[in-house]
Amino acid sequence: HNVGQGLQFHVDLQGEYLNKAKISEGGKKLRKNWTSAWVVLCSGELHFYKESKQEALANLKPGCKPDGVNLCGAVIEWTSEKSSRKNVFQITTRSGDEFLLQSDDYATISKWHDAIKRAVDRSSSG
Ligand code: I3P
Repeated sequence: HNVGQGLQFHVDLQGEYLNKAKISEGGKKLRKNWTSAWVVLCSGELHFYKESKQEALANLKPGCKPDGVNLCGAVIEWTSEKSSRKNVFQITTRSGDEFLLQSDDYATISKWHDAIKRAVDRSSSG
């Protein structure tokens, strides 16, 4: 739409608050617990931060934190069955972890869905 869109897109993927629920770990179902998380997509990994935006950004400075979600071989899909919330998509990692990400704002969650899907495609094609 506008000239600033490319920059805005880049900046937003450096971090934004989304609603997150981890529903499985290693294929084992967990009790769902939605929390607000500061989400960062970096080098084919997804990082969740609980702390403030300032702290998250400070921690990021030297590079990416090592404990991110590895998106290589992950499956990304919209779901209307895993939650009563709107605008939910699921990330299933190769190791069998399942995450739901959600935002009430469709444009926001759609942007993250697309960016994460692109990261998966990149990491899976070598
Ligand atoms: C869950 C909580 C979640 C809800 C989940 C409930 O209850 O209400 O918000 O998920 O539904 O089980 P509790 O807090 O007692 O664990 P959604 O908001 O995504 O619908 P679910 O069991 O159908 O996943």
